Amino acid sequence: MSRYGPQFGPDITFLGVPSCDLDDPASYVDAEVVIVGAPFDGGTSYRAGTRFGPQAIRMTDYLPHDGSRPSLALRTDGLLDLHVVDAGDVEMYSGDIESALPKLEAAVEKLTRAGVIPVVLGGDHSIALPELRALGKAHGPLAVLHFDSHTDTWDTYFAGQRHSAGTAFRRGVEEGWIDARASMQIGMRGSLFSDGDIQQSLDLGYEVVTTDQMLDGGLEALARRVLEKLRGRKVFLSFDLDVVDPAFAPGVQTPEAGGPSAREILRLLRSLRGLDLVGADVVEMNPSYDAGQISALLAATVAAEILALIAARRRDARSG
Ligand SMILES: [Mn+2]
Repeated sequence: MSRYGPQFGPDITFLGVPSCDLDDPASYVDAEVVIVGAPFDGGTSYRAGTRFGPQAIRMTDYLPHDGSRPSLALRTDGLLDLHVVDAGDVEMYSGDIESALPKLEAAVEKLTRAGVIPVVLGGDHSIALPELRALGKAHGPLAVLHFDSHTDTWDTYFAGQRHSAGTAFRRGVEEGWIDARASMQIGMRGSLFSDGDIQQSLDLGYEVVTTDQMLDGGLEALARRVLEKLRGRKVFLSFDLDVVDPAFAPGVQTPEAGGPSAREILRLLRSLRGLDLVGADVVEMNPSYDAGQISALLAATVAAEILALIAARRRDARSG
């Protein structure tokens, strides 16, 4: 039993939370959330480098590591009101997707068995499928809240490759882990791969909200819609950083021009108090294309806000 730690770089933890060891359940049995890194880019079709994503996200922090991280918007503290520990990374070989993804699945399964919520730092979006498998086994078909500029519901890539950053949200439906009728995909826009990008998601049963619909219809109305549809369900939140405009998140695999700003996406996220999150990830962080840590800062902020959302729901439940 020994902690693997981060795959690259020094052994630091997200926001300085205590570390734990995936092989030692006693080290996280009292936790409510466990941070896990998925340093993987073997499902990448375009700009490789998300294997360094977890490292970049953990490195982007300047506040004192004093176990407190208050959220102005949610009036809660993602570290004080919630017991969070960091398991380090899962060892994932980007040269072999078939062996790498099951390793993450096994890690997430350990955590769900211990009753904790995994928050995974990616890694390209192929890592969502092993998360869905582990969470689906524990909780049944999940309601998915998927932020992304792409639907990721393609069948195959590169002449028959079924596992990639662009196929997890089709595989998840096919394998029965996603209840698509209870799920939403938010932020889609061009460049489209083909005319059918949106339709293929609708055909699977997803509700799709394009970037234009999100911004033209208003963020408050969209937040209401998300809460109305997903409240009462076990929710997996998957946040692909490329949902945001490349001006605010250049460090991604596949940037798409013309997206919401960092402020707009954070405003939406912070409006989602009440969701029963059983798992979450922040994916597609690629520091090789970042500038001034813009993207890493946003990814770390999104992860911290996810902690604040979980803390807020638990606090609301405690106070009735
Ligand atoms: Mn994606």
